[in-house]
Amino acid sequence: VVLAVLAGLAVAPALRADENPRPADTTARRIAIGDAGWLEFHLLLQGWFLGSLDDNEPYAHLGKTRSSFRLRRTEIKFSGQVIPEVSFALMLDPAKVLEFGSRDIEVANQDPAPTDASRPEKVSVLQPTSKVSALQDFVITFRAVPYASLSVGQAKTPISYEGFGSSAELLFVERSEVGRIFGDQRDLGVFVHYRFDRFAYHIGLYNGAGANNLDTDAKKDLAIRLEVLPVEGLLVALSAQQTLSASQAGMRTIAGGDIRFERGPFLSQAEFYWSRSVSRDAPAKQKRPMGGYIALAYTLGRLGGDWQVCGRFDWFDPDGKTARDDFWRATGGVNFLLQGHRAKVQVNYTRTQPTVSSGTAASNHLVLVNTQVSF
Ligand SMILES: [Ca+2]
Ligand SMILES: [Ca+2]
Repeated sequence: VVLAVLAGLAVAPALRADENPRPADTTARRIAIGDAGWLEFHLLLQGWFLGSLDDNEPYAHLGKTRSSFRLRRTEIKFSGQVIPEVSFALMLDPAKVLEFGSRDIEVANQDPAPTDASRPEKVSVLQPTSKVSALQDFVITFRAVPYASLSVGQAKTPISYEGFGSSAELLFVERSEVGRIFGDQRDLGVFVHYRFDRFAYHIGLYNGAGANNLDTDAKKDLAIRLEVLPVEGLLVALSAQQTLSASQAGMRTIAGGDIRFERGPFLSQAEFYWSRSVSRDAPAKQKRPMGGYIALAYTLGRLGGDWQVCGRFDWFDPDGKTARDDFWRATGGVNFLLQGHRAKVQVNYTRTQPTVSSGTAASNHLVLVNTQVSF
């Protein structure tokens, strides 16, 4: 190990000599396809380490195991253009699919009946421990109409800056609660979108049943995101999602906004989102989660790469109708960006606590490390 480290140090100056490689020629990065098209290949690899000081680790639900290495993302993306008016993107993430695990399932309709009715017989069966489809994005885009690109397929809904934004460019190892619970959700549908210099819009109609699912009802969800960039470095956005339905049953609403300001070494961003979902079977049963965060980051300088320090304060209430279940989460981090988000190491410490000392939320202390390559 020592020899390997020494060898690494010896090679490091040689690597640094190539700190600012000339930007690759776009055409060289593209492969010709079809008669007039091109294809690009992209990759995002994120290797994590989670180390919790208690049994309440919130992201991988490690419980008593407390620590684990984890392949968080292995996003393999093919994107390109078949003809100038029609482009496409396909993204797969095999790391989303984990091996099946053994689970004890209670036996129904046991014959003869169990001697103790409160303790039915159980069988051990293999069950999925994660999502079972690796398919993430499937997008076909038509650019026949100026300023209105039309896409169909499966992609992220346009909710939350962090959620809708690239997983490769996150300031912290994991997204905020609103960013990962309301945002970073994929769905199937059709959407019209365009990005001007100082304005962007995204209007979509989705199944509302999540990724890799057929719709479970005839109702569709309308989702909208509007972004304005009034001055250099400032982004202000509103996003919302609403099930189009005359009846309350199964209806979901998400609404909120986000703001981001970046100038020189300084970056700040904040979001607040609220949601309401009504049970399909019992319309009186509703859940009203909401939350927000504020995050600050400062790039200290360059030493082998950019060194950035960042902090975030999160607040999340899983249900507005349930008292004392809300919590806050403070995260402090250091990012070592060897070359922006292409090669970076992020180290975070997060502390989660119930907002009130008698609250029901689980408290947690966690160390998270992300090692990333993306292009
Ligand atoms: Ca639906
Ligand atoms: Ca609450």
